[in-house]
Formats: sequence, C-alpha cells, structure tokens
Amino acid sequence: MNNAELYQKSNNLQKRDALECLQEYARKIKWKKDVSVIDIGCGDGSVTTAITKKFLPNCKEIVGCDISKQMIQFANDKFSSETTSFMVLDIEGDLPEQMRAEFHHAFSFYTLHWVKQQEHAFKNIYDLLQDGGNCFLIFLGHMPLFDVFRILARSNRWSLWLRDVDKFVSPYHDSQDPDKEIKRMMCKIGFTNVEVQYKPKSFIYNSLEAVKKAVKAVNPFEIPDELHDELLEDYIGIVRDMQLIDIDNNNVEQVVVRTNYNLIIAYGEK
Ligand code: J10
Repeated sequence: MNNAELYQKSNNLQKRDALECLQEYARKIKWKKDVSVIDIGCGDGSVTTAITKKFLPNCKEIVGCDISKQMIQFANDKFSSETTSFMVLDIEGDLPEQMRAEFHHAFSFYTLHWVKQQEHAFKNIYDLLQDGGNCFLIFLGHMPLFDVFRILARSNRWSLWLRDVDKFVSPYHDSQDPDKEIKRMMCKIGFTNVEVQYKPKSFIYNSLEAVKKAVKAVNPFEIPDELHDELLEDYIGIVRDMQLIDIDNNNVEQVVVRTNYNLIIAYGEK
C-alpha cells in the first residue's frame, strides 16, 4: 500500500466514511481551541487536509503520520503548509520522546485494522495526547475483502504469495463483540469517557474496474507487478462466487458491486 497516486484516486469508500463519521460524531468530540492535532495513518494526506481541517478551523498545527515513506513524501510534496506537515511514524513502534503529550486531538481513519499489537498502538495514542486531549478513531471490523484474501490464500495459485494472509486481516474481522473488547482495552490503558460503536455500513462500486482499483490501492501483499492483473481477476471471480455482483437492469445493465462491512468508531479522552 505504497502507491499514493493510485490510493488518492481509489479511496472513495475511505473518504466517504471519514467524512460521514466526523459529521455524525462532531457533537460528541470535546473540541479545543488553537489545537495541535495528529492524524495517524494519513496515507496520501488527502483526508488529513481535505476532511480533518474542515472540522478544525482553529488548528495551530496538524501532523499527519504514516508508516510508508512513499506516502509521506507524496503528502509533503502535495499538502504541506505552514500549519500542516507529514512524518514517518509506525504507531506500533516506539514513540519519539518529543511527541509524547504533544497533541490535543488524535485522529485515525482506516489504519488501525492493519495493526497487530493493538494494545501497544492504543497506548501510543494515549501517550501522544496531552491531559484533557481526546482521540477519534475509525477502522474496520468485519469486511468481505479479508474473506476474499483468505480464499485466495488457500488456492494453489496464490498460497505462496499470500502465505502471511492473517497478518493482514483485521484483528476484529472474526470478533463477536469488538466494541466491548476495544472499550475494555481503552479503559485499561487509562482513557476516560470511552465510547465504541460497531456500525454496519455499505458501499457500492459501479464497475468491476472500480473494485479492482480500490483493491489494488490497498493490497498489502508483495507480489510482482506482472501478476497483479491475474490476482485482481481471481479476486473478482471470488466476489462473483460470493454473489456480491448484481446487474442493475433499470440503468442500462450497469454493474453494481455491493460490499457490506462493519466499521468500528472509537472515542476516548485522556
Ligand atoms: C487504507 O484503507 C484501507 O485500509 C481500506 C480497506 C482495507 C478496505 C478497502 C475496501 C475495498 C478495497 C473494497 C473491497 C470490495 C469488495 C467487493 C469486497
């Protein structure tokens, strides 16, 4: 997931959810004035800039961070300004000392489902916040994309390339009560006024090409470029077997691919 240009063109689902969730939950967030903000897992920087800043008119400083050097390079080239900067940071790693207790608000959109050491990442988010600061995090629970990856990983053709598939499945994909699990973890770390919601969502792609681009933009597996098209064809074959593809006869035989998934929305204060 290092191709910023592709990601920027094919992240409509992620952008829609970030915007919708911020709109819906803005009332619950205790907003501060002249704030310092961190956006964890900022990717290409477009959500940090276009969405987060809309909700933060009094923002003194916003720092977007991501594990990918290529994404950060792209974000700095395209979106950095006097108040906005981007830096490489692995939220699962050790925090630089100077970042501790630096921020009033921490946001994270569509990142934490890639993180295996959940408690370590959440503790880091807690440590990034000043006393009285808060975090607003959205990430995936159950998502059919992970089922398709698992099915591909069981096939003879792809088992070698996708051998570490479970490294890339959301820790909450198979959970019964992820909201309770996360609330318990956040309270244990020390967060207060914790609210976690597990919310069913749906997104429609209007062509198979759009699905392929969206999958390619987030594909975490290291496979040679020349195998990508074949992998995406096989991905679509499984989506077809899962009966997620419909033809809309009212609209000149338009292809409709519906994906139903569950989003985790978490808020906590320090
Ligand atoms: C940074 O963005 C992400 O992590 C987003 C993810 C993992 C979900 C992207 C959703 C896609 C590609 C749709 C999958 C389509 C299906 C028909 C299952």
